[in-house]
Amino acid sequence: MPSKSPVIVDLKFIPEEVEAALKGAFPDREVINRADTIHYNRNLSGIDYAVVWKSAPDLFERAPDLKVVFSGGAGVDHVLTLPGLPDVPLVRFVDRSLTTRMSEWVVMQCLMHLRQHRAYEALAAKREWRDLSQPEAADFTVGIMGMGVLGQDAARKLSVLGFNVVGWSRSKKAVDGIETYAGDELDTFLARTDFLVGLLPLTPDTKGIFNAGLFAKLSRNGPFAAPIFINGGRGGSQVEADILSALDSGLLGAASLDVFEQEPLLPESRFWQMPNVYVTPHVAASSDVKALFSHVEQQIARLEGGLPLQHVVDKLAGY
Ligand code: NDP
Ligand code: OXD
Repeated sequence: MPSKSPVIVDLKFIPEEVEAALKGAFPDREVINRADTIHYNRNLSGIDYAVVWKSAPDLFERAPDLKVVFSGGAGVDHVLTLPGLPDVPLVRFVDRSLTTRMSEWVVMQCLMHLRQHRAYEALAAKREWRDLSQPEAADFTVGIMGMGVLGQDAARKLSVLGFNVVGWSRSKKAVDGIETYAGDELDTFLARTDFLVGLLPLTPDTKGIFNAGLFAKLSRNGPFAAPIFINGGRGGSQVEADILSALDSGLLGAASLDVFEQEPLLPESRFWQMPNVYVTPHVAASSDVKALFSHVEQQIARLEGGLPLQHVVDKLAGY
């Protein structure tokens, strides 16, 4: 029986978490963890599989025989831009834990804005006991741009909490209790949206989509008057200069940003200091490494068992 192909692991995650998750993963094959310096210059020809997240740029040159590339996350922009990407299936990570994490983050941001958390923190810092007039979730419409795996889950959970939820995507979606829009219905969707949530992949079509022109089309009829922008998708989809001016001018009332044009966010960025901005360091839905390896094992088993791979990326569309 031919020996099973090794798996290359090239993940810029927390190294200890990768090490721990590798114990017991891929029991019947060799694992070449490129974070181990002994492997770094190793010849990787003849190897079928690689699991990558922000991998070293020489990966595909060193591993010229890959049959499948697995993204360590749901997004694949970091792989599609790597030099020498081979013409083989690219599989993205779709997983319950990742989806749940993203919905937790989105729900948390919506609730912190709804419940005026920053304003109460500021009052507490002054030891000031005072209540603010409190609208409820049903007074707001959350508009989600990107109604894929993550967008649909967040939409359902926000809806359970009482928010009105609308969604926009490339193709029309049917989601119980959620009004959906597609393609050129964007302006109608925006006119209804008080809290705008970005859960789009970064593609040539979505680059810079969150800009001043788009913010100007958001609803200004909500109880807080100025709309709020929450982005858990990709920083390349937002124009940060426009977000800053919109926050300065009041075109936007507040923001929650997990992703940035340049990561890590520079220490001198104004976003860190702004009282109406929540910043998190691209952790809205970090991949659970154990779950990632188990998903890769399942996909390899499917492939080697003659079944089609799941979650294969449309490279032309970019997601
Ligand atoms: P999916 O591929 O399941 O969904 C993407 C959604 O975006 C789809 O609804 C798709 O429309 C829509 N879309 C794509 N391009 C366009 C466009 N040009 N116009 C309108 N809609 C568009 O992805 P996921 O939901 O799994 O993930 C979304 C993104 O979230 C990832 O690509 C990644 O960048 C980001 N992410 C961020 C994380 C973080 O920690 N901050 C963690 C995980 C993911 P359609 O349904 O019609 O195809
Ligand atoms: C992802 C991410 O795409 O963590 O999974 O950003």
